[in-house]
Amino acid sequence: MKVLFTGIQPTGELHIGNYFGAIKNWVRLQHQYETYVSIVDLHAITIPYEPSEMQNRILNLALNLYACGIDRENTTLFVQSEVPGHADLTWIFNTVTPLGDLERMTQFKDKARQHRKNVNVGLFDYPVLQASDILLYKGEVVPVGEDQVQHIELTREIARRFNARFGNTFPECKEILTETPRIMGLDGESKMSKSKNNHIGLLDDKETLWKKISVAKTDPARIRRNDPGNPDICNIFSYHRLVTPEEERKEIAEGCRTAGIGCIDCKKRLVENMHRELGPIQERYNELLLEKDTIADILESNNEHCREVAKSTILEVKEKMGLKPVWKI
Ligand code: AQP
Repeated sequence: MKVLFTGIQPTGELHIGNYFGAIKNWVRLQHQYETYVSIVDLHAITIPYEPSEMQNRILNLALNLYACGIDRENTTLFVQSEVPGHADLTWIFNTVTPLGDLERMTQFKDKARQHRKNVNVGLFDYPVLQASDILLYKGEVVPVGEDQVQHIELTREIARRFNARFGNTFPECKEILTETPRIMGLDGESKMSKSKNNHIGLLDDKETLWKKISVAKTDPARIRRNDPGNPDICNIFSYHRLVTPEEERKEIAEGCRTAGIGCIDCKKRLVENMHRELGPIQERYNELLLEKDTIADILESNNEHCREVAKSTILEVKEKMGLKPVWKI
């Protein structure tokens, strides 16, 4: 079976961007591949965070992912920092990655703007760590949101460079996107993000959904109730594409164009449909809260499995690079 690898940061509550942009694909594909999902805490520490909250965030993220449908039996969900090979391989890959490649990364530029007071080397090196995450397990398939595509391209490039210099070792992985690979935030201006306070949380109840959605921007040209709107440029309508059945969606789009339906009614129907989609996840999450100890044990056992896989890749890499002491061969 080919290896599927993907990761997610424990940087805050999950949102519908994570879910419809990436996690849905993880759930869909997890039985077709040998699947690894990493809680990437080493990535999360590249931006300011509260150390006393980190372990709760990690466990909570695991509960969320299981609630979304990640399969406990089949999928190896684990914690990145518990597997030393990720950092080891990053250092090695640093030595085959030109500085200019990292300077082109748009996510680095965005995050550096967002965290001006903490533009650390780890933030700059983030894509190399990501390449190491994937290639440590020889991942061939990487389901992600659109924002990560540039990093996957770099991962392929790093694999090529390593293979050319030291012999064929790593596969050239391929990204897999959902049908909605870039979900915009409630501000309608930037991608939905945990850290930008523009998100709809996966665990938002109906009341919270309404609070957020009722004040969100729609088509700016539709000022009065009787003005016709354009669903193609309306951010709210883009959320209907995630959760509203096709027939109803067509009816809403037509109603918007002819001013037959107002923005308030359109938003109310969105809340209903969003709640129908998220409700079952929230129910499963609440059940899983009673199983925290079991989940922690599963993570630890998965971490151990990953340490074994990682060790074997690192040994192979060291040998190819002349870093294995000859007196041990
Ligand atoms: N808005 C989005 N649309 C589509 N996909 C998205 N993803 C994130 N936001 C969107 C995808 O979710 C997976 C996990 O993301 P992550 O948490 O590891 O990293 P991120 O992209 O940095 O997510 P955030 O929410 O923007 O976090 P912060 O604010 O902490 O930086 C990835 O596959 C990602 O593409």
